[in-house]
Amino acid sequence: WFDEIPSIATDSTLAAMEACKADTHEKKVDLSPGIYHDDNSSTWVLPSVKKAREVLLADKSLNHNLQPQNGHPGLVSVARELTFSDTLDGRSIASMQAISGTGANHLVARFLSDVLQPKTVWFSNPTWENHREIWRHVNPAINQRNYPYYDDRTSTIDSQGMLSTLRGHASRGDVIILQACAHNPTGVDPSRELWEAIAAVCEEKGLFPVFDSAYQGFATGNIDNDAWAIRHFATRSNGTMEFAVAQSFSKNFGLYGERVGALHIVTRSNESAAKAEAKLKKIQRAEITSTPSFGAKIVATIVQNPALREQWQQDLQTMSGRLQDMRKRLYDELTKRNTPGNWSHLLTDIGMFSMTGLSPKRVAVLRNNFHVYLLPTSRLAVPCLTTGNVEYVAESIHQVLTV
Ligand code: PLP
Ligand code: TYF
Repeated sequence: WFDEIPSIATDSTLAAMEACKADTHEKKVDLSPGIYHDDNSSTWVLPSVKKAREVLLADKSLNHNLQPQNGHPGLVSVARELTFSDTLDGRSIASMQAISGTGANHLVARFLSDVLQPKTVWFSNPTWENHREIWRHVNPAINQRNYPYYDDRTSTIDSQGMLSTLRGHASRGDVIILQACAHNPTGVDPSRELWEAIAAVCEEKGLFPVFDSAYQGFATGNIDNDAWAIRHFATRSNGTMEFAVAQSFSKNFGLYGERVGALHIVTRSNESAAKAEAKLKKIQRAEITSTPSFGAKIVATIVQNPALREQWQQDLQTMSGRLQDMRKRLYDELTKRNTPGNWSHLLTDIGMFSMTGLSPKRVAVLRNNFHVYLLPTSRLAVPCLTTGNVEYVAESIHQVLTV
């Protein structure tokens, strides 16, 4: 039955992670996944999460009931508050728990494919590779196009290219995927001024923006600053913009395996929000019936408890602080060696990732000869650097660029 299945290329991120796992070299370093590690290369259970688990497990009434169709009420409520804060007031929003960021991206693609029927979905060039896959999977008839984003000669955003492409080529009803902060894979975010211009283009052209919010807290360590763009869209033009937010709690709570996230559809009226919610429930029913509960309870417990919330803010600082430290160390090691290239963007890039600018060939040499794994695009995951491996990584990059 299955001989005719065409061979399928593996997603490059997962392929790099698997290849490194199978590599037996003692100095191997996996710099491919966007997963926070501590300085011992262990995935980190946040102290706030540890405490929330204790609170939950001590509760004799903890049960494993099926959740309501739009998810754990506490989770949905804190997801909305963390995203919109006081801009929630006066906006009509349909919110659903989702299977983490991937599930929220999928759910919004399914929803928009049915109700908006866009001709084209626009992605930043480059973007998280799964964005394209999710949209292709949901509806291969929707065109996929890129808007310019990263200028690799300057390691900055190509603002003019981005705005003029959207002005010149996007059409009414097209969907545009935007990353709320700590852009994957480039590590560069729009300035507030550029966000305002992007919002204006979306209004002018009648585009439907979808924010992918997977790194709230990782850009500045502060959840409010990191939600600035979303809140700007929510309040702009007297709160008339319609858009969506696909939210992940994988990274900012370190709950990768628990699959906790949410989707918010920001509409113009309570009637629209109710209709959107009914449609989302219908999709969830067919696909998963309802979302898993334990991770959702952890997030809700932390955000609703002032002491745990305070601990979580510290945990975010710990994570973003270690990322800053590793950025500085890698920069110092490369500049000490006079490694060819301009590395100053390593210090100013935002969040978990930076583009090293290595050609695909050099990425392959780095992997084959030095057992250091980047993505083929040259993306480096900063949280996988440690005080123990950063010198070896810098020396390997240096060798690859100079030999
Ligand atoms: N969106 C972006 C931009 C990401 O980088 C990721 C994970 O790497 C996700 C969404 C989804 O992650 P998850 O499904 O674990 O929430
Ligand atoms: O690093 C990436 O871009 C990945 C791998 O919660 C991944 O796509 C996926 C989900 C997640 C962490 C890392």
